[in-house]
Amino acid sequence: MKASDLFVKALENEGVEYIFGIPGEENLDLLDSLKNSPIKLILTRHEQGAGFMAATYGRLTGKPGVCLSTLGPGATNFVTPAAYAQLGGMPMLMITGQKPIKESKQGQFQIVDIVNMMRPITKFTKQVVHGNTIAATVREAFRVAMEERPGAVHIELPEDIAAEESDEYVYQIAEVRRPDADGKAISRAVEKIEAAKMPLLLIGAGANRKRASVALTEFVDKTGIPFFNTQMGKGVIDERHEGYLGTAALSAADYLHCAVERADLIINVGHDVIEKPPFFMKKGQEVIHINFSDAQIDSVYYPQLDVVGDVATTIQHLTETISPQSHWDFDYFHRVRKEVVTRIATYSHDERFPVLPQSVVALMREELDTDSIVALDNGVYKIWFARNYPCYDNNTLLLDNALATMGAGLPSAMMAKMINPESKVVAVCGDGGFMMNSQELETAVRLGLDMVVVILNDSAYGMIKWKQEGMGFNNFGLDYKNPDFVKYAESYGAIGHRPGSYEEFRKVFNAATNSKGVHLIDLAVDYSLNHEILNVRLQQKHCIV
Ligand SMILES: Cc1ncc(C[n+]2csc(CCOP(=O)(O)OP(=O)(O)O)c2C)c(N)n1
Repeated sequence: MKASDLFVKALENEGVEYIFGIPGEENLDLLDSLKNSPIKLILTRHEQGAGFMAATYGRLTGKPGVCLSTLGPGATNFVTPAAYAQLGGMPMLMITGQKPIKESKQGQFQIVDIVNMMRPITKFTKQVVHGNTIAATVREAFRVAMEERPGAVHIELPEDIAAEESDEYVYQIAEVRRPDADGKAISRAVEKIEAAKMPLLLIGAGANRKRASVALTEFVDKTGIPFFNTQMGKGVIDERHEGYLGTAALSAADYLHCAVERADLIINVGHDVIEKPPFFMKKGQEVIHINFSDAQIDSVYYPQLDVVGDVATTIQHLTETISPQSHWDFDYFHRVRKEVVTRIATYSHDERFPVLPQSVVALMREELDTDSIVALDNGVYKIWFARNYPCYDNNTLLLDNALATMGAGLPSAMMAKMINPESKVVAVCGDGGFMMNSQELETAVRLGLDMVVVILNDSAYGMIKWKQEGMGFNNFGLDYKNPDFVKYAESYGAIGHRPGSYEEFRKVFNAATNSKGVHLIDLAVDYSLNHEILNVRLQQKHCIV
C-alpha cells in the first residue's frame, strides 16, 4: 500500500473526522490519499486558524484534533497553536510535510528542523523515516496526545516516505482505563476535609469534563461545601448553584478572595499551575490537590496532600465516604457570596454607550441559552466574562488562561459551532485579537456556519493599556486605527452590524444569534472604568467581617 494511503487509514482507524490545514507541495501524496477518505479536509486561511480549530476539537471531544501543514513556514505557523494545546491540556496532532529525506535536489531551501522546534511545546515529535513505521507512529501519537495531561503531538511525513510502498497494517485501539487514586490518599483527604472548619472547593480546568461535572455536583450537594472556580474551570457545576461563590478572574484581592483567605482547607480539583493562579497559597493554609497527575510545586502552590488518579472517580469515592460535619461553618462564605453578587450587579445594567464590558456580559447572559457557547479571544474583557458571566454547563465559556494567546477566539468559536450545530455560538474578540486571525471569516462563511462575532472595539490593545495605567505609566504606544469592520465583514460574505446604542446592541445581538450566516457586530466599548474598579477599588476594599 502507498505510505500516504496507509497514513490516512491509520487516521481513519483513530476515528478522525476532520483535518484542518493548508497543504503544501510536500503534502500532495497525503492530499491525494485523502480524496477517497471519509475524513473531511477543512482548508483554513492561516495555519494558526487550523491549529486553533484542531486544538478546540480536542478540548471539546477529548479526542485529538488533527491539523496539516507544509514544511518550514507552514510548520512554524503551528508554533502558537501547539503551545496553546500543550498548555491548555488539549489533545491535538499536527502533521507537517518535509522535503525528501533520501535524495533531494533543493539544497536546504525551506528546511527548518521542525521536529526539534516542536520539542519544548509538544509531548511527542517524530519524523517518519520508513513507511512501515507509520501505523505504529500514528497510534503512539494518538495515545500520547490523549494520555493525561493531554496535549500536542507532531508527526513529520517527508515527501519521499509518503510516496513509497509500505506494509498495510493498522493497530487495534486498546482502551486505556485511567488508574484510580490510592485508597489511603482518599481516606486521608476525607479525614482532612472532615477535620477542617471552613473547607472550600476549587474547581479548575482538569475537571471541565462531563463525568467530573456530575461527580462534583453530587459532592457539593451532599456536603454543602461551597465552591469557586478558575477561569478554565467555569461551568463544571452550574453557577446558579447556591454554593457558587464566584470565579477567580484575578489571582488576588477580589471580593471572592476574602473567602479564599478565610478557608482553612482548599480542596483543589483539577487546577494545576499552568493556568494563571486563582489564589496565592499562604502559610498555614492547607490544600489538597486532586488531579490526574501530581502537583507541580511553585512558590504560589505547594499542596500538602496529592490525590492522583481519575478525577471523577476520586470525587465519587470522596462523596461516598465523607460525612457532613456539624462543626463546618460556611456562614462567612455565604455572606461573601452575597457581596460578590452585589458587586457584580453594579454596572451590569448601565446602558451607557459606548458600552461597559460589564453590561455586555450581562446582556449576553440574558440573551443566550443554557447550552449556548461563548468563545473568547484574549483581552481585558476576559476578566469581565470570567468574573461576571455565570456558566450553566461545562465548556460553555471557552477561554484560554494557560497560554492566553490572542487570535484563537474566532477559530475556537468556529470549531465549537461545528461540534454543537444546535447551540448558539458567539466569539467575543478585542479589535486587536480579532485582527490576528480575522481571515478565518472566509472559512466560517465557506463552511456555512451560523455564528456571531462580537468585536469589542476600543482601537487599542486595551488589556495592556489597563496594565500600563495600573503600573502608573503614562498612556503610550498602544493605540491604532481599525478597518471599517462592517465593510470588512461584508467583503467576506458575512453580515456586518454597528449598533449605536445599548438597546440597539440588544436588538442586533438577539436577531443575529437567531438567524443564519456569520454575523459580525462592531461594538464600541468603554474601558475607562477598568482601572478604577479592578485596581483601585479592589486594592482599597475591606473584607466583610
Ligand atoms: C499573540 C499575543 N500577542 C500579544 C499578547 C499580549 N496581549 C495580551 S492582551 C493584549 C491586548 C488585546 O487587545 P484587544 O484584542 O484589542 O483586546 P482588549 O484588551 O482591547 O479588549 C495583548 C497585546 C498576547 N496575549 N498574545
